[in-house]
Amino acid sequence: MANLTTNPSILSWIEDRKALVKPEKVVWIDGSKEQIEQLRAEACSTGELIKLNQEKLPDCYLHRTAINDVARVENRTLICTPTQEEAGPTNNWMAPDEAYKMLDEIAKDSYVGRTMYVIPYSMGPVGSPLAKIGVELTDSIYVVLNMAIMTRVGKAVLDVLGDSNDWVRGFHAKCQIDEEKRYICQFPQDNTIISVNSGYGGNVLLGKKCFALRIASYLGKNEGWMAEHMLILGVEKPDGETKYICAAFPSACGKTNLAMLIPPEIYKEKGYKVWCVGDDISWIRKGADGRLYAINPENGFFGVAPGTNEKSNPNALASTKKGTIFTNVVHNLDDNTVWWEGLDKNPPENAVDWTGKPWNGKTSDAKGAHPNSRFTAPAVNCPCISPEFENLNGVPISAFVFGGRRAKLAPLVYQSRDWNHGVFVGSIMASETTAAAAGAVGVVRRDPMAMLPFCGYNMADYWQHWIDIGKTLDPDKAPKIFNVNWFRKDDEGNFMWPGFGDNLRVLDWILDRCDGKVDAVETAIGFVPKAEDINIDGLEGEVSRESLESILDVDKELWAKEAEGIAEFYSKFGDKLPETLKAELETLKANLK
Ligand code: OXD
Ligand code: MN
Repeated sequence: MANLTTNPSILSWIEDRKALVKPEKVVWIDGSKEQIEQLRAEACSTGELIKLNQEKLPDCYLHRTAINDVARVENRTLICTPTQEEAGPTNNWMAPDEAYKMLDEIAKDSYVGRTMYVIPYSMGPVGSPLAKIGVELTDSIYVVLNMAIMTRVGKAVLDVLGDSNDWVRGFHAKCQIDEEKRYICQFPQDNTIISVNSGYGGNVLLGKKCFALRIASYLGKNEGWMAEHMLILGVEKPDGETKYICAAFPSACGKTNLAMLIPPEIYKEKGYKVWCVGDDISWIRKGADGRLYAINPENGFFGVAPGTNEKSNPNALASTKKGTIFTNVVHNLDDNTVWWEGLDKNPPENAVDWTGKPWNGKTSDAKGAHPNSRFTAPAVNCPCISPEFENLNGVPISAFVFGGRRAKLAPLVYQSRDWNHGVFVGSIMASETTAAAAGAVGVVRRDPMAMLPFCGYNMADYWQHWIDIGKTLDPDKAPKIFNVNWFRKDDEGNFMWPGFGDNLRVLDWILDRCDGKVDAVETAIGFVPKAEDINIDGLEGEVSRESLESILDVDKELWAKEAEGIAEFYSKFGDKLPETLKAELETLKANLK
C-alpha cells in the first residue's frame, strides 16, 4: 500500500520500527468508511470482534480482552525522563536508554506474520490551533477501530501536518499479552509513547491518557498551555447565554454523568439546558481576549458500562446505540445485543459473560460484565453534544471545579479566595476509596487535580505551572475555582445530597458566583454558599434546609486533621513544593485556629 505522506520524520520512524518488529505488511489508515468496514469484517472473521444485532445496534460490535488485561496498569506505567526528579515522587520512573533497550527486546520480531497499521490522528478538531497530531503504529484492528472513534483519523490529518516534525510517536505491540512484560512508557522529551503486552483500551489507545494527558501535560508546561483530566460542560441559561465549566474528579465520582447531566424538572421548565463538550480531558489555552479557552481533544467517549442506565445517564446510553464498540460486557445470545450490571433489572438468561463463558443472569451469582467493561461511542451520538464541540477555538471557561468523594469533610461546594488558593484546593484533592476498587474501603487517596496517574512530569512543577498560568491572567478574566463534594453522608451512612441531575443546582450557584450575582460566607477554607442560595425547590422530602445547612458546614477539627494529611503529602515533594502552596497551607492552618 502506498504511503499516505512524504513526511520524512514519519517515514523514517516507520522504517525504524519495521526493522525491529518485522511486519508482514503495512496498512495506512486513511479514515475512509470502506476501510473501516473492511477492517470490521476482518476482525469478525478472526473472532476479534462479534457483530451485534444490526437492527437494534447498527454498526455496533463486541470485543473481549484477555482475562489478565482489563484495566490501566498504573504500576507498569513509566515516565522515562533523564532524571528521576523530572518524573517526580508520584510517577514510576525509568531512564530512557534503559527503557528503550528493554522495550526493543520485548517488541523485537513481534509483528512477524502480522500487519502494521499506521494511524495518523488528530487530538482536537483537525486544523484547530489547540489540536495536536500523533501517529500510532499497532498490530491490533481493535485499536484501529477504537482510535477511529476516539480521535479524528486519516489522510486529512497528515495533510495538516505536512513535513513538520511536531507530532507524537506512538508504538503499540500486543506481543503475548504477558502481564510480566507489560509496560506503558512515556518519553516526554522525545514526544514518544511505547506500549507492549496489552490490548486493553487505556493502555493501548495511545491518544487518550498517554498522549492527551501525560505527554500533553509536559508539552503544555513548555508551551504555556494546560492538559487536564477535566470534563467540559456548557450550562445554557433561560436567556440563551451558555457558560462553560471544566471539572476534574478522580475515577468513580461520576464525571461522565456530570458531563451529560439532565436538568431537574424545575430547571427544564425555566429553560435551562446542559451541553456536553467532553467527559474526560480538556486542553486549555489563553485566547486573544485574555480568557482561557478549552477544547476536548477526543472525538468519542470511552465510558464505564456498569451502572450506566436510563436513569443514571440516558445521554450516555443513547450514545451507545450506534457505531459503538463494547468491551467485556455480557453478550445476550437471544437477540445478539449486550447487557451489563445496572443496565436494567432484566439480565439475560441465555448469555455469554465477559470471559466468554455461558452465563445465566437469573441464576448466576457472578457478575456477567467486568466492572471495568466499557463502551467506545462516537461523541456525535450524544443527544446533548454541544454545538461548540467542533469549534476550532474551543469554548471560554468561566469556572474550574475540583471534586472528590468525602463522607464527612468537604462541604457540598466552596469557592477559593483567588487563583493561587484555587491551585491549593486542586492540589489537596482527595477521594475515599470505594468497594469498586481493590483494597481497603474509605481510605483517603490523594489525587491532585485528578492527575495522579496522568501527570507526565514532576507534580510539584505541574503545580508551579498552574501558578504561572494564573500570573498571565487578568483576575477578572481568570476562571473562578471551586470544589464540590456530592458524597457527604449523615451519621447513619446515608448520602445527604441526591446528586446526578440535581448537581445542576450547585453549578447554578457556581455560575452566579462567577457573575457576582450571589453572596457567600467566608470560612476558614474559602467561600461557602448561604443555605438559602442553593435552590432546593422540587427536592421536597430529599433535602431539607437543615440538612443542606449541615452539608455546607466546615468542621474545623476535621479540617485541622486534614491539614496534617496535606502536610504529610506535600513533604514528598521536598524543596520542589512551590512556596505559594506552602504559604496557602500555612494560611489554612492559621484560619483553623
Ligand atoms: C478513564 C480513567 O478511563 O480516568 O477515563 O481511568
Ligand atoms: Mn479519565
